[in-house]
Amino acid sequence: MSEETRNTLNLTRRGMLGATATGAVLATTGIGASMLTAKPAMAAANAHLAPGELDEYYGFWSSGQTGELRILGVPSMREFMRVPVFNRCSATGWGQTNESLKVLTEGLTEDTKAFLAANGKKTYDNGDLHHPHMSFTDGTYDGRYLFMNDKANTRVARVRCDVMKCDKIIEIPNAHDIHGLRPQKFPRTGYVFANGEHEAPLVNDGKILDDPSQYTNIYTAIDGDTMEIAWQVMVSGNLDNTDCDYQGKYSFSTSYNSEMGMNLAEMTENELDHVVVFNLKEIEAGVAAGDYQELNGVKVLDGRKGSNKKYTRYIPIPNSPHGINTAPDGKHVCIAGKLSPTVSVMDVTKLDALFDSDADPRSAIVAEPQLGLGPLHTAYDGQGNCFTTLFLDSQVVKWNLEAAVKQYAGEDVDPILEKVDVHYQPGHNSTSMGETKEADGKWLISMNKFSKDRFLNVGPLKPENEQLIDISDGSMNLVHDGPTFAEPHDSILVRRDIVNPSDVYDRNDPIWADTRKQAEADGVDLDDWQEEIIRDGNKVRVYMSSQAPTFSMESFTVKQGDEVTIIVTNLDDIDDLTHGLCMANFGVAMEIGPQATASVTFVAERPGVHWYYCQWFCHALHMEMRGRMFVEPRDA
Ligand code: K7E
Ligand code: CUA
Repeated sequence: MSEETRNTLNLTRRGMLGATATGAVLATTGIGASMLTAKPAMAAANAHLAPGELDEYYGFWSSGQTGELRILGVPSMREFMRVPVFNRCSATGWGQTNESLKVLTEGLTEDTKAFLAANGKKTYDNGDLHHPHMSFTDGTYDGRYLFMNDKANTRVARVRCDVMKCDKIIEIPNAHDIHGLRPQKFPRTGYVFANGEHEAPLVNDGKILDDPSQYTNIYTAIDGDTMEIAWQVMVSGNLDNTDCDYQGKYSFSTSYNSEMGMNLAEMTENELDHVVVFNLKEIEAGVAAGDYQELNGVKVLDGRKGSNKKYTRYIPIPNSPHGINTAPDGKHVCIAGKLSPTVSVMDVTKLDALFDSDADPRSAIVAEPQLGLGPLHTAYDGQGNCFTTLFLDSQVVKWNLEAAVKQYAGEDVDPILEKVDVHYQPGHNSTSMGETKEADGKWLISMNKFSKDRFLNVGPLKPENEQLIDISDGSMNLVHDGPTFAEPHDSILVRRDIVNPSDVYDRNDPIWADTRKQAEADGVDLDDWQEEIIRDGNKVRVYMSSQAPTFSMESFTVKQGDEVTIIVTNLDDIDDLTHGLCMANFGVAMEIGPQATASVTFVAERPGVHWYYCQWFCHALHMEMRGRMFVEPRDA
């Protein structure tokens, strides 16, 4: 093929060298460029996987107000799994099984439990999950956990990567509406940093109401291993997003509304807001020295502007900064200006001076390129280039970090390399391994808030649109539109060799440790075939096992008004052999994975014959996998 033809076809190197039989055939048969559509169609060959082919990357996605975690494959953009976290899930019984209710309730404060009880609830049913991030060891993902925030009800959750289930949820006391979240990169996670977005009185018991001068904001460090709160720091201004360095010395948060305004005009008055820098060693020393107040069981230090100045520094940044992303070079941090067309670049090696010699906070800023309108978040290719979303321009801009530093120092260089249109209004973006020191520069996802006309119309509520951009050949080629339901804010793309989930559960999994303890007390061996009914006053525990295509019990009998707990152990140990138990007309349903135990409790207030059935298609005789619960009337 001539150089000219190649250019016309705009074949990428990957397209030429990859398994693109079509491309090769077209090239050798001399079909003209006019017969091929434009560049996206050719580039799409890279992103398209044939049926049965596996993706290179796991994508872990938030779902915003849906409250769950999603797992996608990249580059195919196929959705593999939805992991319920802050939501209620009909398929898995999340929010209904005793095992999930334990996770959903044990980390709530007493105050919240009382509030929920007054509303007839055990836990919240909604959440607003913005930021899913994996645990790190030595600056890169380690495949242990995923951590995520709930802005709606001020919680932080952890998902175990070995089974892809949520195992811990904690409410963050003193803070309000957890937004930004990032795990410590070095030496390991370690801390999980979480931002309280909205300010309120520190003791929020109603004594102070409309007096914003007494409101404060809270930055929280959680121990990612124990999911206990290590410490909190009071700060000035609303906290938005957070990240940390690759040295284990500092973390930092963007903060809009440094004015502490209560309405839009007040909140956007200043030209400069700030980034708060947290000195981790000083904070730890402060905790050790007892320089804190204890509030709701948490050690709270004072890092507000004008406080003792050991713990924090405030770096002025134009204007209402939003995203903050540390570059894989371990040195630079990009802070997106949102209302300013600039991204401010902070150099972490200059942070020591802010604390040691009280240097001008702005001395840590080493570049501030003008990139376009509405910069929100920045991702990296690991080769010195940055990709920043421009919300108002509906574009992603690629720019060179070193060039931006030179320009700031007065050299006549333009850091901007390329802009690509995205559809429409991007928020976060993410690159393959881009928030680790192993950023590999292959793929970029742009998470766009609007899809408008890109898909068939489904009514007034439209999907969002996530676009896949091939960045592997040095340019940006848009290759795929991915419609998605409300509302992924953020995602991470993790190399597949890092994530190794199990196919079946370990029989000793801690998920059902409480149930196992109860079974032992009842003299029931959970690991063996079970057909046991234990009556304990009006509490009845029904132990049954499942093995395709039967439940161990064809029927069992209880009395109207009994509190019935059904405990099902799936003795099948073959991969992909999940059973379910649905008690029809009782609003009861759950998933039981291979080798798992799950349990659900309800009051049998309906006399009569009630069928339970397996609700997970498991066998040719799946429809036959059922049984009857007889409920004797109370006065019989
Ligand atoms: Cu949507 Cu990360 Cu909550 Cu920006 S945040 S867009
Ligand atoms: Cu078991 Cu369907």
